[in-house]
Amino acid sequence: MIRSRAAVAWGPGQPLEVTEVDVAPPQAGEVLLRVVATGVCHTDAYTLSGADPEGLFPAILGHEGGAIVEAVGEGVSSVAVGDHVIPLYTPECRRCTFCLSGKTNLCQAIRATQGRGVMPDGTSRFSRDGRMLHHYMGTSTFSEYTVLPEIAVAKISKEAPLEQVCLLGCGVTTGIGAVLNTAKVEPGSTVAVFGLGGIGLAVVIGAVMAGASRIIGIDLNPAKFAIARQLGATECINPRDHDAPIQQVLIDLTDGGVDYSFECIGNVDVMRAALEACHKGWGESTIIGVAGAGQEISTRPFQLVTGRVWRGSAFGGVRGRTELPLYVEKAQRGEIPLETFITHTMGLEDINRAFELMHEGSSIRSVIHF
Ligand code: NAD
Ligand code: DAO
Ligand code: ZN
Repeated sequence: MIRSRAAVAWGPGQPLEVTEVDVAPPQAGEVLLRVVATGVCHTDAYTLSGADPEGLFPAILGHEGGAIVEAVGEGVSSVAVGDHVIPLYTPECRRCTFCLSGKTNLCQAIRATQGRGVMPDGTSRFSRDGRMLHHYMGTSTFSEYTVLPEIAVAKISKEAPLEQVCLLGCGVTTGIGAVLNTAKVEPGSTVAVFGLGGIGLAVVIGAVMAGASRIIGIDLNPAKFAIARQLGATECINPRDHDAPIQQVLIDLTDGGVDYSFECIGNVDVMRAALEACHKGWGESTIIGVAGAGQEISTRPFQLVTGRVWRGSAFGGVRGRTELPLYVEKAQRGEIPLETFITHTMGLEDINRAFELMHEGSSIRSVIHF
């Protein structure tokens, strides 16, 4: 057992408690990581709020980390002590039918146990005073030391700053990947981005990479517009400035609708608007936002009959062990301006402040340095 500083979520709606926990050694096929930095994502807040039907307590949240391998369990061959890695909430075993299909990044090798907040052998590596603490999304990066299966870490360059590339563990990769892998936006396309938080801003970057001709950012918070423009949005719209529904505003603005839209909020009404803002005959809308438990989407089926397409994207369709090292290289070449996303940095003791900043809408990403 080692002692680790960690932020523990004891129950829904409660602030995290920064404390010391016990971390058991990595078992066969597992690695012990020292987390150097972690981002705080909307999804952590969603689970902490209690709205996540899969949320388990007590737990150590966090899934956007940059880390160094501290120890390896028996049989681990793909990483070694000292390697720099990004934890993956979507692993890549390269053996399951999902991995072998070549059609999805949703590896299912450890899905069942990950969803139950435990390691593949059915037990947790975390405890405090003998009480078991759940893992979260298979990553639990709000702990200085965490344990993951080998198949759930992406080995990256040691030259990359972990305090920045941690953001590639979720938000930034999700947005860029949704554009390039899921929607496959073509050069010259028109793109609408609903929600300009960390995910939506990364979609803007992806749309620039794809060569989109117009990138229209939509947000209720106009404070997000300057950064969206800086990253490449050609126009920004606040739906509250218009009497007509936002889908009609976009249809009028683009002579019939956009080629591609992305929902980056988790609001089922906006998901509908994003679909209906797409061009008849070919427009495609990608849902990235995670809606509250039990919510449903709806539209008139004729929207699909007449050629619009609705799809969804998890972790940007990115196969983490294979593709994340390439995203890190892009960031190192300056093609992904990660520093623009990091509006706040703080120590673990101030992690609850990161949640407050997110709820106030005054941060894009807070990064916790251990
Ligand atoms: P965020 O809270 O930082 O950003 C959301 C933005 O949407 C904010 O700028 C907010 O002002 C804006 N907004 C809220 N309601 C709006 C409305 N009705 N119209 C227009 N704008 C509105 O969140 P984030 O970290 O960017 O995450 C966005 C969503 O993506 C969340 O639901 C998160 O859980 C989800 N997510 C999905 C994946 C995936 O793989 N699919 C990965 C990470 C996060
Ligand atoms: O394979 O069934 C499965 C689950 C895959 C999890 C993908 C999660 C993507 C959305 C959650 C937001 C992550 C921060
Ligand atoms: Zn797999």
